[in-house]
Amino acid sequence: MDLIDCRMDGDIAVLTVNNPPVNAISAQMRRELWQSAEDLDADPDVRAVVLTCAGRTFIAGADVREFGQPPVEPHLPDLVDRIEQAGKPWIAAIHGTALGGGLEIAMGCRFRVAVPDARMGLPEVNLGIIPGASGTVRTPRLVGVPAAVDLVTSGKPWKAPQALKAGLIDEIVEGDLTEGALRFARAALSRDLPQPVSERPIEPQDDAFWSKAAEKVSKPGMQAQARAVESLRFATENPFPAAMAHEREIFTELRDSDQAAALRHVFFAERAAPRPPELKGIQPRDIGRVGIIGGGTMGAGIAVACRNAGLPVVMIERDQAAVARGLDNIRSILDGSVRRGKLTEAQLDDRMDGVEATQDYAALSDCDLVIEAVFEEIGVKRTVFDQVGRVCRDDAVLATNTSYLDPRRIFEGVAGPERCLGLHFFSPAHIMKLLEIVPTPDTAPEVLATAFSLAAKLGKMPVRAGICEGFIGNRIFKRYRAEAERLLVEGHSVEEVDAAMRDYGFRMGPFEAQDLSGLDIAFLQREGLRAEGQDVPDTLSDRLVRAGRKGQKTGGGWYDYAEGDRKPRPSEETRAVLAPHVGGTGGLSSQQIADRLVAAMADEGQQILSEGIASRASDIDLVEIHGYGFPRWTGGPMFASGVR
Ligand code: 3H9
Repeated sequence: MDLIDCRMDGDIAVLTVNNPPVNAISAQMRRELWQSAEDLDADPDVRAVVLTCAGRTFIAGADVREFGQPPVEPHLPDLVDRIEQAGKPWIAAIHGTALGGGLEIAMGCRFRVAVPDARMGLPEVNLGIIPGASGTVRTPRLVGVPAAVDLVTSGKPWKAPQALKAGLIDEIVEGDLTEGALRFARAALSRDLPQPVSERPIEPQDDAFWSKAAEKVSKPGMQAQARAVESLRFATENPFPAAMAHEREIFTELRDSDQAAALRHVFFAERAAPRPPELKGIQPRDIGRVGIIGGGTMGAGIAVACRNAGLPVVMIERDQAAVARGLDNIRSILDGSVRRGKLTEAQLDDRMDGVEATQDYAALSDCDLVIEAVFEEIGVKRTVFDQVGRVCRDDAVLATNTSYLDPRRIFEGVAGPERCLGLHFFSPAHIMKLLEIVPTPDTAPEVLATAFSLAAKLGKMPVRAGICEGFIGNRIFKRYRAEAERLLVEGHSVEEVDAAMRDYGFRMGPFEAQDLSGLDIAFLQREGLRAEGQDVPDTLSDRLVRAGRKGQKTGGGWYDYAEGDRKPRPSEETRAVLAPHVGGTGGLSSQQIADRLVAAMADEGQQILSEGIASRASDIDLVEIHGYGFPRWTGGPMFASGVR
């Protein structure tokens, strides 16, 4: 056998699966496991079987790459049944993660033991499917219905202690896992075996329970969660074989659905983006201490992101008052985390202890990385790097957090251009996952690799972007805004356009989103270009800003806002400001409006691709999903528009 090794330890067989990187279940693995069950059943010297895995994890699920291909026997549900019906008890010995089909195989075993930091879950809904090898049928029999509903519909894995408490595993093994599993097996053989999971009784739930469970997942993009609830309910109210057939039917239907295809696309996109092939084998530099210039919203957010990742931070501001404000900004973000129960007071103190705040640039002398996050104005940024360049070590990486300026111009005159690059964080920087990494033609590969390794440390989704105004994200956003304004000119209302994008799956429409972030930022950028003599025609939003409507912060932008209330209300004043400039008859349906806007984004994405600003269409999808709220289950604008 190629993927499975079998050795004997006395009268117990130890099967070790070895299918790197994550022991995903391929057709070959199913065949080999089936054959192992046959062989071990036939061997009179074997009394029990320990199933363990080589490498970093237990079986992490079915091989997602095989989902597009015709299914091959033995099917996974049959394999799980085969293991459960084996003449000798199987004991799953879990380390790393037992996920999806991996956990389903473990539930087919008579026992499950795990190391203390193992995690187990059924993440299928994240791929737009439901578990397809008894996850919705065996789980409620093992841990009870409410816990099963949680495990299946959340897609979030449980840690070993929670799994033990719920009955998903039988024991936590300290020390060597295989030794512990063998000990467990020997002890188990001296007692009566428990019933196989498929034969255990199930405690039914009433209609109210199921209505609540269904209601919780009746949201756009939660097709799989909704079907999972349906499958779980059927499984609790019907005999095991009927429940298995029903689960399989839903699994197969969903596997071939658009949402599942889109979510698979995002799954692989998220694994490709952090590892650009050109950086293969290039060693990143170590990042110990991070300097951050600027303690405003962005700088403070970046500081918190670094502190949450355990990196000590030096924050530079221009005078003592600004230093104090910067520290307050950091503390207030952390206070928010404490209020939401994400951080303890002790952790907050620890985070603050790791922040040095000063106006003295000399404090940057021992930083490995300096991130500038000051006002988006080229002169200001250049002055900062002039000072940074004088005090930093020659090998320190220098990064500018700019959202649309050309990093080459920002770094002009800085000694060592090979250590410089752009890092575009998204606000709030401690929460938003996207990080656009913008190398200049001078950036050294190891500096670029360092930026990717920083992203991994901070838990960010890095996407490499080339240099153009707005890079990938803001360039597409600009086009999106322009197309949304065109729809207004054609006679659609602000509310209609926003509602169409909410229906499509955005949390907010383009106009609500602008009101939240402020209309003046893009306005000032355009004013800057006009001041340089460029011919930049007025947008509708420019007209609103000129009328004093900058968004929520001024009580009105595209919408009106009551004092202390973020609820957008249709605005007569906006209508009056726009009236001379709009005039069409509208008439597009909500779907047609959304299609127009998504097509505009994809078209801009095509241009970005053809100019080499993005390396792959899937990177553009990630930028939109992680930076701009594009609904994940559509796969992003490029995927949704058929651009691969
Ligand atoms: C399922 O099981 C359905 C069943 O209910 C029923 C079937 C009938 N398949 O994430 P990483 C690759 S659905 C294929 O960077 P980490 C991944 O692409 C499945 N490949 O590592 C990458 O490849 P490359 C339910 C997979 O240590 C490499 O492994 N299971 C799969 O940060 C490393 O991945 C899941 O949804 C897969 N299932 O995290 C689990 N999984 O190196 C999904 C990973 O070429 N996986 N790869 O780019 C995960 O959550 C994480 O990968 C895991 C490791 C936590 C396991």
